[in-house]
This record gives sequence, structure tokens and C-alpha cells, in this order.
Amino acid sequence: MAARRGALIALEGVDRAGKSTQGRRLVQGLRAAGHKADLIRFPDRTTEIGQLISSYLVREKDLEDHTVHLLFSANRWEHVPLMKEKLHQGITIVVDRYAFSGVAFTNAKGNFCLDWCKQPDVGLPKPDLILFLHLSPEEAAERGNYGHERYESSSFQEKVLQSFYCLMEDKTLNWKTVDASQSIEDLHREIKSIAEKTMEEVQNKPLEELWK
Ligand code: 2DT
Ligand code: MG
Repeated sequence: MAARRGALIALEGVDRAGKSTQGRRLVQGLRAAGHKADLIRFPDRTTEIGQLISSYLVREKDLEDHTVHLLFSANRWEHVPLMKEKLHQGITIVVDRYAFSGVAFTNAKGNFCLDWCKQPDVGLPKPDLILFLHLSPEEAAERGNYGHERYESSSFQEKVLQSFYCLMEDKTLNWKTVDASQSIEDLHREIKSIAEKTMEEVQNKPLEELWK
């Protein structure tokens, strides 16, 4: 019998929902429980493509909207060979944002349909679980001011949330919404238990391709 594979778990949600905190906690918690687990954050600003994306986000550089969308996708594709290798070695990969952020943020710009936005990411490793950390715009606002990067405004984030809701209608994907207004520890416990259940369920199943 083939070796058991790791699970691909995506964390999505609007800004301030706690994705990065929960991603780190999840990987720590899984490792402490004896699982092999790694975290990847998208965009990964450390690669050459990631540096271009970062200079766009911090407004050092203006990039055309289609171009930046394709760069975000390319920044995921450059990780795919290593992601597949790790998953097949039994390592669970937690991704802090994935193609769903890619689609939701570009679609929120208004002149890009969901179908166009999805195309560059068709065929990426399909997440076995997408945890959507749900926080209302009011609760997000209570967590303090947004920063100064592109997209960091409540009006834009509201549009991003609507785009996420459209993506969640796709029942071929395993979306699970969790309440991100709970304490960090309670949310961590809930997320870890859902993640472990998924890891158990998919370990002998083939890795699938996204939106294909
Ligand atoms: P962070 O604040 O998480 O670093 O994200 N974004 C992200 C996109 O527009 N497209 C994508 O494909 C991804 C992964 C979301 C920086 C910003 O980049 C946006 C917020
Ligand atoms: Mg940010």
C-alpha cells in the first residue's frame, strides 16, 4: 500500500480574521501532537515574484491589474513541485491564503468575472479543507485600524467578503466556516480538531486538482 499522504489545508478569510496567528498555532499544535506539518504563507514575499508583489502591495510599484493577478498565481505555482513532494511524504501543509484570496481580491476590483479570475489557478493542488475564518466587517473594524497597504480599507474588504461568499457556493470544495470572533485558544482548538479529522480522512485518497 502506498504511504499515507499529508493533507492540504487552506486558511481563508478577510483581513484581521486571525489567519496568520491560527496558521502558526495549527502547525505548532499538529507538530506537538506528533504529525508532520509545514506552513506556507501566500503571497510568499521572499521569492523574486513575491518581491514584485510586495512592492505592488506597499505601493512602491504600480502594476496593471491582470498582471498582478497572474503574478499572485505564479507565486503559488512556483511552490507546487515542493508542495506535492511534501504532501506525498506525509507532511500536512497549511496555507495562509490560497487561490481563493487570489480570486476574491481581484474580483472585488469590479471588472473581473469569477471565471476569468479562477483560470490561472486551475490545476493547483486542491485543498482537502478550506477553513473560512468568518469575522463580520464590524468585528474586523473593532480589531483596530487597517494598515497602509493596497486593499486595506473596509469598503474593499466588504467586496472581498461578497466574492468569498460566491466561491463558497462551490460544493465540490470542502469549505468549513469557523467563527473567528472567539478567543485565539478556542478557535485554535476547533481548527485543530477539524484539521486532524480531515488528515485522517484523506490520508489514503489521491490529491486532486483545483477547479478541474
Ligand atoms: P497578506 O496581508 O496576507 O500578506 O496579503 N492577495 C493575496 C491577493 O490579492 N491575491 C492573492 O492571490 C493573495 C494570496 C490579499 C497581502 C494582500 O494580498 C492580497 C491581501
Ligand atoms: Mg495584509
